[in-house]
Amino acid sequence: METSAITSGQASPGGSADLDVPKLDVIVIGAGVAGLYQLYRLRELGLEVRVYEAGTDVGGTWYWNRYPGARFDSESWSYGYSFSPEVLQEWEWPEHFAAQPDTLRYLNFVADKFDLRRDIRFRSRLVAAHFDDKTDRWTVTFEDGHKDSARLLITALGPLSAYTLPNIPGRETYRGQAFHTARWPREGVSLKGKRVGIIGTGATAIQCIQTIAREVGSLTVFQRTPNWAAPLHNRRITPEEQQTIKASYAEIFERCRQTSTCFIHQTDPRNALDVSPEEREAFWEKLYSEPGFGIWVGNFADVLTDKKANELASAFMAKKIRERVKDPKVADKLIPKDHGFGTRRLPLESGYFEVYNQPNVRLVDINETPIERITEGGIRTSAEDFAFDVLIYATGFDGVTGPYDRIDIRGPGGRRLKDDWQGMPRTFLGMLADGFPNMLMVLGPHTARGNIPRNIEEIVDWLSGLVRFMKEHGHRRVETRRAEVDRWVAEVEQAVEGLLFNEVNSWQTGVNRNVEGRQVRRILGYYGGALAYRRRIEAVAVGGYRELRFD
Ligand code: NA7
Repeated sequence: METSAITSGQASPGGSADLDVPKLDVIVIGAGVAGLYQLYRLRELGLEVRVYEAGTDVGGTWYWNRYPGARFDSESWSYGYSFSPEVLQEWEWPEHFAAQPDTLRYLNFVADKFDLRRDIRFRSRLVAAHFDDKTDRWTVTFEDGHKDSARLLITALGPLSAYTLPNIPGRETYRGQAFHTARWPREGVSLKGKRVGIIGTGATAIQCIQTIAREVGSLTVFQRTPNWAAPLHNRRITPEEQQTIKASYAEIFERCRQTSTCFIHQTDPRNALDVSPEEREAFWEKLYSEPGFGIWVGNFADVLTDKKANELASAFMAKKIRERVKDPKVADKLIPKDHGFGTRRLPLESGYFEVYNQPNVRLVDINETPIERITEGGIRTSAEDFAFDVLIYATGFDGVTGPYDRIDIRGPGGRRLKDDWQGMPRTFLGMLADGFPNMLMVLGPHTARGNIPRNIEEIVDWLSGLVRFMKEHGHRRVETRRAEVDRWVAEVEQAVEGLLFNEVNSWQTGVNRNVEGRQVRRILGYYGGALAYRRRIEAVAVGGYRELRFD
């Protein structure tokens, strides 16, 4: 292997004996969709790379989230990696919206095909990463005490990997089985005939509730905030469709490149307020009857920006809930009142609302009767004691910055990333944190996010280009320039102006009521659209990364 400045650094600070690969170029954290692809690209550059993964195998999000009903809301054939024509031809998605076991199988297939596991160390949860200003290297420490060191640290942590449990008193006193959906046991849980309680009604809970309602004895759903949800319309892919999909990958991915969210759906150029009520209604009926996120990201142009248009869309969705839920009181509880349609990540569902017509399912609005505590036997609200065999926490994640907050990341002079990111994170292009040299982030705050693997491929390709540039020019160190970070943060702030979602609490705006210090909204993504983001990052690369500082 050719020696480069990236590779030619000293061993770890102090040359600690437990650094088993002292000449690593790059350490990647995470072996999910992002980490696997990052490894593949760095190998191509002939670098010494090691991936560390907390789980026992590859898959990331799809490794951890094994709860019943977990599946894509993105079209399967637009979700897989696009970089390998062979993978595209060899792999067959069974359904238009694949279930979690199929996605995990897919990621294993990719890992096997490129022999990726040989560079991955599993069961390695990162607890600390410290940068040494003299050697320009990162030293990382894992939960089991293992240490390692490399010139570059690439974080592929996943924006939704830091799951959060509800801050309800008494959680530890509960004697039955209790699971967070992101830590569902590998061997599964038998729910047949059991009394099950579930807290949460987000995208995860909706998938889980509609799936388990069939087999449980009774299901009690504790809802704090109802969410808008639209039908997924999933079905199996026929052999003919399979052939068409395989023959159309180039067009599918080109289509994804042309939309603002990298899904196949594109915003309609018309405004809801400019068309007649009949035309509006007909379009919404059409979207409601079609698969996927079209109703969210392929809706009229003003639905997510104009309050009046949004109210009309919300009224349409409320009407649908009332049509589907027999008890008007229950229907009313399921209709969001505090946020408009599409202003939070839209869950897609398959028979979710009808679940509440089943005699074994009960909806508890905890705004009316708050949960007072979790007891030995179940949940006590202000009105009633509930007994459960199984308690499910579908209570979400500390989004985007949460996974970083949980690691002791320190830059030059002991500067802590967690302190820096208490408020709005300061990044350049969402890929480099201001003040943290040689740390590169895949899907950190302020990258474009939509159809995640499409975003990941672009970011990983860009980061790999930067690493190649460093190698070719003999650079040992890359860091941000303050003025360029200021400029980027201003662009990020400008991009959310006028977007209704920015006025609503959710993980996308950085709010998690279970996490101290995370009650205030922050901007955690670049929302100017994937095309603008791509133009911006490509210009930096083409211009020779002049916005960054190298040593
Ligand atoms: P979400 O969308 O953050 O949903 C979490 C749910 O849990 C939501 O309904 C919360 O209510 C509820 N929650 C959280 N804490 C509590 C407490 N303490 N008491 C009652 N209810 C609570 O997470 P998901 O896992 O569903 O989805 C995350 C993403 O994964 C999703 O966007 C997709 O991209 C895939 P709240 O709304 O805060 O009132």
